[in-house]
Amino acid sequence: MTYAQADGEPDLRGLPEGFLWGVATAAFQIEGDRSGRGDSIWDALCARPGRIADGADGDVACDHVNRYLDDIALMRELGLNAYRFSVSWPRVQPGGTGSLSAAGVGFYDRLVDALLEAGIQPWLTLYHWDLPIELHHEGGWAGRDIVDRFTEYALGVHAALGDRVRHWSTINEPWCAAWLGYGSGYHAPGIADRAQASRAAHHLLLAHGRAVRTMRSAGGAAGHQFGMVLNSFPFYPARWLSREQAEFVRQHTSIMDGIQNRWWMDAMFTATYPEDVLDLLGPHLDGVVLPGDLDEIAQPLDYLGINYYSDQIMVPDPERTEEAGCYPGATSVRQDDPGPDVTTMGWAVTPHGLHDHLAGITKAYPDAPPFVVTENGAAYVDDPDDVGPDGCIEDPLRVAYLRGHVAALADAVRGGLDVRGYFVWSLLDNFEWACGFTQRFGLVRVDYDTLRRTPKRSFRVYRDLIAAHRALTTEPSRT
Ligand code: IFM
Repeated sequence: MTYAQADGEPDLRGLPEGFLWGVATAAFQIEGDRSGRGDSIWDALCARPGRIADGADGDVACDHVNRYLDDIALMRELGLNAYRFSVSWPRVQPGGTGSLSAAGVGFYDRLVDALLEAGIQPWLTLYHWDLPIELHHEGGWAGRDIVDRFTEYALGVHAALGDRVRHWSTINEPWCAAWLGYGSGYHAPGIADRAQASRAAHHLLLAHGRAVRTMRSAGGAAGHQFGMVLNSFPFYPARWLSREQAEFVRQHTSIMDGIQNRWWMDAMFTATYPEDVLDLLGPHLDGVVLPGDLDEIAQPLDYLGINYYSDQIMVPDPERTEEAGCYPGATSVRQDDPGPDVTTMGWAVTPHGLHDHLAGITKAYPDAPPFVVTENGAAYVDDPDDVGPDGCIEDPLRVAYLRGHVAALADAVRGGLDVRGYFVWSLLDNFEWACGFTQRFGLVRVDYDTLRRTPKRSFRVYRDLIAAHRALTTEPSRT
């Protein structure tokens, strides 16, 4: 399938006027400046030798707290109409309980005001993985108390910013928080224990549902919209497999799909958990999933955020008997070699999968709310010395990735799927969790010695694409 026009530009026809063009970031990955901020589980993981690829931490990161106005100027140059960011829980509520810190909230107050002044809608995420360390010591996401702690925090932020922020995402990628945080231990808090991961997977959903219910009933500015953000992708058998092999892969990856996708969507959209996952994890959930929980989880939502980077193309591997901590129950399969078209994260470039996946979700969950692609982007090695005549760093692979995915998205919309917006991950190169600063996802390069920001070619391409879409939707039709 080809999505691009003859000049390589994506065909943007069909994307409606007012479509959201944004970039996404997360607090721990860019903010830096720990003054007044409490510690989080990520500060603790960074302090453990050998846990972060380059030994980095989030103490300075991109120093966004002190440079947010420069960063908003970059967003303005892009012509964005939306910016997705997360609030640092330990910055606004150090320790994770009690009244909010005036200084912590003050930063987000200024950020939101400056965004609105620039004509950019703030899309706020309440939790992007930086749990206050004190709450971890009380059981973290594996304990039920976290549900009320999160709701209290959410309500506090909502009371402080809800007069100006209309878009509220509760949790970013709960699969990562549960299964990388407590299942494989690759992410903070660095625990490898299936029972705790299973409980965390339930409490993250319950916290989401309770926070949405409570914020919604608290009122605030009219037209508040609430959503959840999933990292969601399909598992496909490699195309070159025989029919039998493909069937084998389908059977053996079904539980991965259950843990990655169906667990969250079944709960939110049908108030049930998938039976195959319950069969596997049920023993860890006795006394954890209580009567009424699923109904509380299944709050009506205004949008579903999908963070899409790549499909998982799988092949049989009957020798593989060991289960990955983050995919219990899955054996005998492995990811196919992604081939040459791959990012430095090792993720295959599969733009058509974005369209197919959104279509699959729409079919499986007819009552799901409209989509927003809340993250999409690619890490590559950029050469800071390869600079074009206009001063941009050349990043042709990221340009191709961006064009391909926007084209797939526009095709999805033309095909009738309800997608309201698209956010590139990310505005800036930033702290990529366990990979530290070794992976660069930014449209803008950050020199970590000087903190200087330099736009890459993809920045200009995204800017031009947004402008082209505006021209298309605001110019009177000539036909
Ligand atoms: O950097 C992360 C982000 O925090 C969550 N989604 C995926 C991105 C790239 O790995």
